[in-house]
Amino acid sequence: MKQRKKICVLGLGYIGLPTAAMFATHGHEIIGVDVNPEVVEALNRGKIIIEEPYLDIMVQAAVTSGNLIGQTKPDYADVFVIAVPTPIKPDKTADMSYVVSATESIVPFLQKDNIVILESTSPVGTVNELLIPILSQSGLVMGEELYVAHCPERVLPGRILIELVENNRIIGAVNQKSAELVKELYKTFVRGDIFLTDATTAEMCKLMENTYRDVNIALVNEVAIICEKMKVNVWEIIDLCNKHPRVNLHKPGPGVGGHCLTVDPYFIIEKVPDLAKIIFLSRETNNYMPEFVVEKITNALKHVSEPKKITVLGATYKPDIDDVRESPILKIIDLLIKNNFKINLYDPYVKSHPCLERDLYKAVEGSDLLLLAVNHQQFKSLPFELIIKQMRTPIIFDTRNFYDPNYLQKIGFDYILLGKGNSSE
Ligand code: SAJ
Repeated sequence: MKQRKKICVLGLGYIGLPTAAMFATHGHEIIGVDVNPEVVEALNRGKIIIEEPYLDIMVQAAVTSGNLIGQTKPDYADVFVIAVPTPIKPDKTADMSYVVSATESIVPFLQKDNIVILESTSPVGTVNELLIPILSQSGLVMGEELYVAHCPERVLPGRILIELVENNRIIGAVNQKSAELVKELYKTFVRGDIFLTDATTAEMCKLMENTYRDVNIALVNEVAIICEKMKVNVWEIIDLCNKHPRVNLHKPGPGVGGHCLTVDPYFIIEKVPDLAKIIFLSRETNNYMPEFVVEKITNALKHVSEPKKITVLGATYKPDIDDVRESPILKIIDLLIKNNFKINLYDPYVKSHPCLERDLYKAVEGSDLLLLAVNHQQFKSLPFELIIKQMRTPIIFDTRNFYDPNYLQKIGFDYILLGKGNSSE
């Protein structure tokens, strides 16, 4: 196998673009393909239109070196990496149309000894039942003339460039030869261990990783609700439980967002709805959290006169990123508006939202409640002593256990913590 490969990466989103830049800065020749001309045009100027630490620098370096170019159509290459979205349809089944069209688009360019890698998170059976039939249209023999594998991405947004290198990877291939070739390729930049298996096992592993996290979070969200009833503090309980060597409880919060945990469990549920009971219930539990938050707000402000105004701090699906996909905070805002609350959203990362107010002091003016919805690092040390002067009712509702209650109470706030029973309720 020659060292420098020509690699066509299909899909230049949160996974495809960093992967393309990583291969390019490690000496490979990369064609980044995206159906969105805006993305391609930005790439060819060395720019990115998504937020991810250091990705801009890496993409610029890759483009400047001449190793990375953008195109709206695929081309002949040694390797094809498919990293397109696999969203969920309204009926909660996987929308595989992007995977299908990306795979179909490479068929005319496939040649003997090419490698095709699916990185997109996909329902079990995708490689064997969806990919292989399309790739077979090339006339090439799978595993002998065309090497095929599923190599699911596992990186955490906000830490993508670190995790692409450091995380262990699973390669699930159609045969041993395919697995070995793909492993050799990823070894270009992966410093974690690389484990080889079959494609179906790799598909299920990826879905299980995010399902494990979703179920764990659902458990602590349920316990948070229970703790409020029992008038104890869930955060202290989790902290103490996690001192046990075999306990790793995650954190409760206002719901689960992002494109992974809110989607991947359904890829299991769609195949075996009667069997995936805990998985389904966990989704329901996490989906309920925005309603729970709104109920608590309604209760906290029941004696406040209309119009009741709320300042929401943060709307992204998790801290220090700009991504609002499936964010439970958007659901909270919608529910609050439906219940007649006036909303100002303050989030320096969010590009646009009808409630967005860029000026913090305007956002809190006349407010009856500050809702700490996302624990962005820059929200840690807000000027609370000035903020409180702008508010009509000084209530702060911390859904993340982010603030020091003693300080906030000392300066005059009524502090509410999600998952902590208040003895006055
Ligand atoms: N969340 C909690 N409590 C926690 C942890 C997270 O409520 O203790 C919430 C977050 O607020 C967020 C949601 O869960 O709304 C998802 O965030 P996340 O940090 O768990 O994960 P993602 O969606 O950004 O990335 C996950 C990661 N999967 C795992 O950690 C098992 C990442 O490694 C995957 O590559 C990614 O999904 C993916 O693309 O599948």
